[in-house]
Amino acid sequence: MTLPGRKRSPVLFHRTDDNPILSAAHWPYPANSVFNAGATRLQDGTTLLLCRVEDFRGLSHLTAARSRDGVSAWQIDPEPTLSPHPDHPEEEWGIEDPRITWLPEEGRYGVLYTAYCRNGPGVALALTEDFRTFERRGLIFPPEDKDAALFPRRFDGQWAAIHRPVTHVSANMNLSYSENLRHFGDTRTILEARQGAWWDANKVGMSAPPIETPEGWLVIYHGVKRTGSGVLYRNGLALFDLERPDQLIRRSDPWCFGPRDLAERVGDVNNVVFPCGTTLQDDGDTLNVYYGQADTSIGLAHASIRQLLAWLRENSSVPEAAPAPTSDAVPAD
Ligand code: BMA
Repeated sequence: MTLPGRKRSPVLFHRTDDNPILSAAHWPYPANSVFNAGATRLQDGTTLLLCRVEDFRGLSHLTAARSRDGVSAWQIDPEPTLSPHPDHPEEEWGIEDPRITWLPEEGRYGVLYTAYCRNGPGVALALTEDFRTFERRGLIFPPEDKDAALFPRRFDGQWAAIHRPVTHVSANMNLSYSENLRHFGDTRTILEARQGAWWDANKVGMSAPPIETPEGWLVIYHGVKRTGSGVLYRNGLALFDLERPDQLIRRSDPWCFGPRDLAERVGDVNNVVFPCGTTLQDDGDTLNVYYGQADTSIGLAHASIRQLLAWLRENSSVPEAAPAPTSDAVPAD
Protein backbone atom coordinates (compact mmCIF):
# COMPACT_ATOMS: atom_id res chain seq x y z
CA MET A 1 0.00 0.00 0.00
CA THR A 2 1.26 3.46 -0.91
CA LEU A 3 0.52 6.61 0.99
CA PRO A 4 -1.39 8.96 -1.31
CA GLY A 5 -0.89 12.53 -2.31
CA ARG A 6 2.80 13.24 -2.73
CA LYS A 7 4.51 14.22 -6.00
CA ARG A 8 7.71 12.27 -6.47
CA SER A 9 10.90 12.61 -8.47
CA PRO A 10 11.56 9.88 -11.08
CA VAL A 11 11.33 6.43 -9.61
CA LEU A 12 14.75 4.80 -9.67
CA PHE A 13 14.05 1.95 -7.25
CA HIS A 14 11.16 -0.23 -8.45
CA ARG A 15 9.72 -2.25 -5.58
CA THR A 16 8.49 -5.74 -6.36
CA ASP A 17 4.83 -6.54 -5.79
CA ASP A 18 6.00 -9.44 -3.63
CA ASN A 19 7.26 -7.29 -0.74
CA PRO A 20 8.03 -8.21 1.90
CA ILE A 21 9.97 -11.02 0.26
CA LEU A 22 11.06 -12.28 3.70
CA SER A 23 9.78 -11.67 7.21
CA ALA A 24 9.53 -13.38 10.60
CA ALA A 25 6.36 -15.11 9.29
CA HIS A 26 8.55 -17.11 6.85
CA TRP A 27 11.07 -18.10 9.51
CA PRO A 28 11.63 -21.76 10.44
CA TYR A 29 12.09 -20.84 14.12
CA PRO A 30 10.65 -18.12 16.37
CA ALA A 31 11.90 -14.65 15.48
CA ASN A 32 10.72 -11.12 16.23
CA SER A 33 11.96 -9.55 12.99
CA VAL A 34 14.04 -10.28 9.89
CA PHE A 35 15.68 -7.34 8.11
CA ASN A 36 18.90 -5.65 6.88
CA ALA A 37 20.26 -8.58 4.84
CA GLY A 38 23.64 -8.79 3.14
CA ALA A 39 23.34 -10.19 -0.38
CA THR A 40 25.42 -12.02 -2.96
CA ARG A 41 25.07 -14.40 -5.87
CA LEU A 42 26.89 -17.69 -5.38
CA GLN A 43 28.95 -19.26 -8.20
CA ASP A 44 25.95 -21.31 -9.35
CA GLY A 45 23.74 -18.22 -9.63
CA THR A 46 21.83 -18.81 -6.41
CA THR A 47 21.02 -15.65 -4.49
CA LEU A 48 22.12 -15.79 -0.88
CA LEU A 49 20.84 -13.36 1.71
CA LEU A 50 22.49 -13.25 5.10
CA CYS A 51 19.60 -11.89 7.12
CA ARG A 52 19.68 -10.08 10.42
CA VAL A 53 17.26 -11.90 12.70
CA GLU A 54 16.23 -10.35 16.00
CA ASP A 55 15.14 -12.79 18.67
CA PHE A 56 12.68 -12.18 21.48
CA ARG A 57 15.43 -10.96 23.78
CA GLY A 58 16.16 -8.14 21.32
CA LEU A 59 19.52 -9.61 20.29
CA SER A 60 20.39 -10.27 16.65
CA HIS A 61 22.12 -13.11 14.80
CA LEU A 62 22.54 -13.87 11.09
CA THR A 63 20.78 -16.56 9.10
CA ALA A 64 21.23 -17.49 5.44
CA ALA A 65 18.34 -17.73 2.98
CA ARG A 66 18.91 -19.04 -0.56
CA SER A 67 16.75 -18.68 -3.67
CA ARG A 68 17.14 -19.57 -7.37
CA ASP A 69 15.44 -16.39 -8.59
CA GLY A 70 16.32 -14.05 -5.74
CA VAL A 71 12.65 -13.31 -5.12
CA SER A 72 10.80 -16.44 -4.03
CA ALA A 73 11.08 -20.03 -2.78
CA TRP A 74 13.67 -19.16 -0.17
CA GLN A 75 15.45 -22.03 1.54
CA ILE A 76 16.16 -20.72 5.01
CA ASP A 77 18.73 -22.36 7.27
CA PRO A 78 16.77 -24.18 9.98
CA GLU A 79 19.00 -22.68 12.69
CA PRO A 80 21.05 -19.50 13.04
CA THR A 81 23.95 -19.50 10.54
CA LEU A 82 26.23 -17.13 12.45
CA SER A 83 25.49 -16.41 16.10
CA PRO A 84 27.27 -14.23 18.65
CA HIS A 85 30.20 -16.32 19.89
CA PRO A 86 31.06 -16.66 23.59
CA ASP A 87 34.77 -16.30 22.77
CA HIS A 88 34.01 -12.90 21.25
CA PRO A 89 32.89 -10.50 23.98
CA GLU A 90 32.46 -7.79 21.35
CA GLU A 91 29.40 -9.77 20.17
CA GLU A 92 27.78 -9.95 23.60
CA TRP A 93 24.67 -8.01 22.54
CA GLY A 94 24.39 -9.54 19.09
CA ILE A 95 25.62 -9.25 15.52
CA GLU A 96 23.87 -7.08 12.94
CA ASP A 97 23.73 -5.66 9.43
CA PRO A 98 26.16 -7.85 7.41
CA ARG A 99 27.66 -6.61 4.14
CA ILE A 100 29.09 -9.28 1.83
CA THR A 101 31.93 -8.87 -0.68
CA TRP A 102 33.32 -11.63 -2.89
CA LEU A 103 37.13 -11.47 -2.71
CA PRO A 104 38.55 -13.23 -5.80
CA GLU A 105 42.13 -13.12 -4.44
CA GLU A 106 41.04 -14.95 -1.29
CA GLY A 107 38.58 -17.26 -3.03
CA ARG A 108 36.22 -16.38 -0.18
CA TYR A 109 33.56 -13.91 0.81
CA GLY A 110 34.41 -11.18 3.29
CA VAL A 111 31.51 -10.34 5.59
CA LEU A 112 31.71 -7.17 7.65
CA TYR A 113 29.05 -6.93 10.33
CA THR A 114 28.21 -4.91 13.40
CA ALA A 115 29.35 -6.58 16.62
CA TYR A 116 27.43 -5.03 19.49
CA CYS A 117 28.52 -5.03 23.12
CA ARG A 118 28.57 -2.84 26.20
CA ASN A 119 31.26 -0.64 24.65
CA GLY A 120 28.96 0.07 21.71
CA PRO A 121 28.76 -1.20 18.15
CA GLY A 122 31.99 -2.02 16.30
CA VAL A 123 32.85 -3.70 12.99
CA ALA A 124 33.91 -7.36 12.82
CA LEU A 125 35.14 -9.46 9.89
CA ALA A 126 34.34 -13.07 9.06
CA LEU A 127 35.58 -14.92 5.97
CA THR A 128 33.68 -17.80 4.42
CA GLU A 129 33.64 -19.96 1.31
CA ASP A 130 30.14 -21.33 1.69
CA PHE A 131 28.22 -19.47 4.41
CA ARG A 132 28.30 -22.66 6.49
CA THR A 133 31.67 -22.31 8.18
CA PHE A 134 33.31 -18.98 8.95
CA GLU A 135 36.77 -17.78 9.94
CA ARG A 136 36.09 -15.05 12.46
CA ARG A 137 38.73 -12.33 12.62
CA GLY A 138 37.03 -10.32 15.34
CA LEU A 139 36.85 -6.55 15.57
CA ILE A 140 38.60 -4.63 12.82
CA PHE A 141 37.12 -1.23 13.78
CA PRO A 142 36.42 -0.73 17.50
CA PRO A 143 33.29 0.97 18.83
CA GLU A 144 31.74 3.17 17.88
CA ASP A 145 31.76 2.15 14.25
CA LYS A 146 29.40 0.40 11.81
CA ASP A 147 28.03 0.43 8.24
CA ALA A 148 31.12 -1.22 6.79
CA ALA A 149 31.99 -3.17 3.67
CA LEU A 150 35.14 -4.32 1.89
CA PHE A 151 36.02 -3.50 -1.70
CA PRO A 152 36.55 -6.67 -3.74
CA ARG A 153 40.16 -6.00 -4.71
CA ARG A 154 43.33 -4.26 -3.60
CA PHE A 155 44.33 -0.75 -4.63
CA ASP A 156 48.06 -0.33 -5.01
CA GLY A 157 48.55 -3.46 -2.90
CA GLN A 158 46.06 -2.44 -0.20
CA TRP A 159 42.64 -3.76 0.65
CA ALA A 160 40.09 -1.05 1.41
CA ALA A 161 36.97 -0.85 3.58
CA ILE A 162 34.35 1.84 4.01
CA HIS A 163 33.08 2.30 7.57
CA ARG A 164 31.37 4.90 9.72
CA PRO A 165 32.99 5.79 13.02
CA VAL A 166 31.05 8.02 15.41
CA THR A 167 32.78 10.60 17.54
CA HIS A 168 31.21 13.19 19.83
CA VAL A 169 31.14 15.62 16.92
CA SER A 170 30.68 13.61 13.74
CA ALA A 171 29.30 10.51 12.04
CA ASN A 172 30.88 10.50 8.59
CA MET A 173 31.86 7.81 6.10
CA ASN A 174 35.53 6.87 6.31
CA LEU A 175 37.77 4.60 4.26
CA SER A 176 40.69 2.64 5.70
CA TYR A 177 43.36 0.55 4.00
CA SER A 178 44.90 -2.77 5.02
CA GLU A 179 47.68 -5.05 3.78
CA ASN A 180 46.35 -8.17 5.44
CA LEU A 181 42.63 -7.85 6.18
CA ARG A 182 43.53 -7.72 9.89
CA HIS A 183 44.98 -4.31 10.62
CA PHE A 184 43.44 -1.26 9.00
CA GLY A 185 44.82 2.28 8.88
CA ASP A 186 45.61 5.24 6.62
CA THR A 187 42.05 6.32 7.38
CA ARG A 188 40.38 9.16 5.51
CA THR A 189 36.97 10.74 5.69
CA ILE A 190 35.38 10.21 2.29
CA LEU A 191 31.85 11.56 2.70
CA GLU A 192 30.63 13.94 5.39
CA ALA A 193 27.16 14.37 6.78
CA ARG A 194 25.58 17.63 5.75
CA GLN A 195 24.00 19.93 8.30
CA GLY A 196 20.80 21.69 9.18
CA ALA A 197 17.66 20.66 7.32
CA TRP A 198 19.34 18.34 4.79
CA TRP A 199 18.04 14.76 4.46
CA ASP A 200 21.56 13.54 5.23
CA ALA A 201 22.36 15.98 8.03
CA ASN A 202 24.41 14.88 11.05
CA LYS A 203 24.80 11.22 10.20
CA VAL A 204 25.60 9.26 7.02
CA GLY A 205 26.68 5.67 6.44
CA MET A 206 27.23 3.25 3.60
CA SER A 207 24.18 1.15 2.83
CA ALA A 208 25.16 -1.52 0.29
CA PRO A 209 28.77 -2.41 -0.66
CA PRO A 210 30.37 -0.37 -3.47
CA ILE A 211 29.38 -1.36 -7.02
CA GLU A 212 32.06 -1.14 -9.72
CA THR A 213 30.90 0.80 -12.79
CA PRO A 214 32.81 2.31 -15.74
CA GLU A 215 32.41 5.75 -14.10
CA GLY A 216 33.59 4.80 -10.63
CA TRP A 217 32.50 2.98 -7.48
CA LEU A 218 28.82 3.60 -7.00
CA VAL A 219 27.77 3.68 -3.36
CA ILE A 220 24.21 3.73 -2.05
CA TYR A 221 24.48 5.55 1.28
CA HIS A 222 21.95 6.46 3.93
CA GLY A 223 21.30 9.72 5.66
CA VAL A 224 19.54 10.07 8.98
CA LYS A 225 17.28 13.04 9.46
CA ARG A 226 16.02 13.80 12.95
CA THR A 227 12.47 15.05 13.11
CA GLY A 228 9.97 15.84 15.84
CA SER A 229 8.60 12.31 15.52
CA GLY A 230 11.86 10.40 15.28
CA VAL A 231 14.42 9.63 12.62
CA LEU A 232 14.01 9.17 8.86
CA TYR A 233 16.39 6.81 7.05
CA ARG A 234 16.73 7.65 3.36
CA ASN A 235 19.29 6.79 0.69
CA GLY A 236 21.26 8.80 -1.83
CA LEU A 237 24.12 7.99 -4.20
CA ALA A 238 27.82 8.75 -4.26
CA LEU A 239 30.54 7.94 -6.78
CA PHE A 240 34.20 7.33 -5.91
CA ASP A 241 37.29 7.10 -8.11
CA LEU A 242 37.97 3.62 -9.51
CA GLU A 243 41.65 3.56 -8.53
CA ARG A 244 41.49 5.95 -5.56
CA PRO A 245 38.31 4.85 -3.78
CA ASP A 246 38.84 7.50 -1.07
CA GLN A 247 38.30 10.24 -3.70
CA LEU A 248 34.70 11.39 -3.98
CA ILE A 249 33.67 12.28 -7.54
CA ARG A 250 30.09 13.34 -6.82
CA ARG A 251 27.21 12.81 -4.43
CA SER A 252 23.52 13.33 -4.91
CA ASP A 253 21.83 16.37 -3.45
CA PRO A 254 18.37 14.75 -3.19
CA TRP A 255 17.73 11.33 -1.79
CA CYS A 256 16.50 8.74 -4.28
CA PHE A 257 15.12 5.98 -2.07
CA GLY A 258 13.20 6.60 1.11
CA PRO A 259 10.33 5.10 3.11
CA ARG A 260 7.14 5.05 1.04
CA ASP A 261 5.08 1.90 1.53
CA LEU A 262 3.24 1.14 4.72
CA ALA A 263 5.71 -1.63 5.67
CA GLU A 264 8.51 0.94 5.43
CA ARG A 265 6.58 3.62 7.29
CA VAL A 266 5.42 1.46 10.18
CA GLY A 267 7.35 -1.26 12.00
CA ASP A 268 9.64 -1.76 14.97
CA VAL A 269 11.46 1.39 13.87
CA ASN A 270 9.23 3.56 11.70
CA ASN A 271 10.34 5.28 8.50
CA VAL A 272 13.37 3.19 7.64
CA VAL A 273 14.56 1.72 4.35
CA PHE A 274 17.98 0.19 4.93
CA PRO A 275 19.70 -1.66 2.05
CA CYS A 276 22.65 -3.85 3.08
CA GLY A 277 23.20 -5.67 -0.22
CA THR A 278 22.62 -5.75 -3.95
CA THR A 279 23.03 -8.44 -6.58
CA LEU A 280 23.47 -7.92 -10.32
CA GLN A 281 21.09 -9.55 -12.76
CA ASP A 282 22.39 -11.37 -15.86
CA ASP A 283 21.83 -8.29 -18.05
CA GLY A 284 24.77 -6.66 -16.26
CA ASP A 285 22.72 -3.52 -15.48
CA THR A 286 19.78 -4.37 -13.24
CA LEU A 287 20.45 -4.40 -9.54
CA ASN A 288 18.38 -6.32 -7.05
CA VAL A 289 18.44 -4.10 -3.99
CA TYR A 290 17.58 -5.90 -0.75
CA TYR A 291 16.58 -3.60 2.06
CA GLY A 292 15.26 -3.65 5.58
CA GLN A 293 11.73 -2.30 5.92
CA ALA A 294 11.20 -0.43 9.19
CA ASP A 295 13.56 -2.85 11.01
CA THR A 296 10.87 -5.53 10.58
CA SER A 297 11.04 -7.27 7.19
CA ILE A 298 12.99 -7.48 3.93
CA GLY A 299 11.93 -5.74 0.73
CA LEU A 300 13.31 -5.99 -2.80
CA ALA A 301 13.56 -3.20 -5.36
CA HIS A 302 15.11 -3.17 -8.85
CA ALA A 303 17.30 -0.36 -10.14
CA SER A 304 19.24 0.20 -13.36
CA ILE A 305 22.91 1.11 -12.82
CA ARG A 306 22.83 3.20 -16.00
CA GLN A 307 19.83 5.16 -14.74
CA LEU A 308 21.36 5.62 -11.30
CA LEU A 309 24.55 7.03 -12.84
CA ALA A 310 22.59 9.34 -15.16
CA TRP A 311 20.45 10.59 -12.28
CA LEU A 312 23.53 11.13 -10.14
CA ARG A 313 25.16 13.21 -12.89
CA GLU A 314 22.10 15.44 -13.01
CA ASN A 315 21.49 15.70 -9.29
CA SER A 316 24.89 16.10 -7.73
CA SER A 317 26.96 18.83 -6.25
CA VAL A 318 30.68 19.19 -6.58
CA PRO A 319 32.38 17.93 -3.40
CA GLU A 320 33.36 20.73 -1.06
CA ALA A 321 35.16 20.87 2.24
CA ALA A 322 32.50 20.68 4.93
CA PRO A 323 32.35 23.34 7.63
CA ALA A 324 33.78 22.40 10.99
CA PRO A 325 31.24 20.39 12.98
CA THR A 326 29.39 22.13 15.76
CA SER A 327 27.97 20.67 18.95
CA ASP A 328 24.60 20.50 17.08
CA ALA A 329 26.15 17.79 14.95
CA VAL A 330 26.15 15.21 17.73
CA PRO A 331 24.32 12.18 16.35
CA ALA A 332 21.09 11.26 18.10
CA ASP A 333 21.07 7.49 17.82
C1 BMA B 1 20.90 2.01 12.34
C2 BMA B 1 21.29 0.56 12.30
C3 BMA B 1 20.32 -0.28 11.49
C4 BMA B 1 18.89 0.10 11.70
C5 BMA B 1 18.71 1.61 11.69
C6 BMA B 1 17.27 2.04 11.97
O1 BMA B 1 21.65 2.71 13.29
O2 BMA B 1 21.37 0.09 13.60
O3 BMA B 1 20.50 -1.61 11.86
O4 BMA B 1 18.13 -0.47 10.65
O5 BMA B 1 19.55 2.17 12.66
O6 BMA B 1 16.85 1.60 13.24
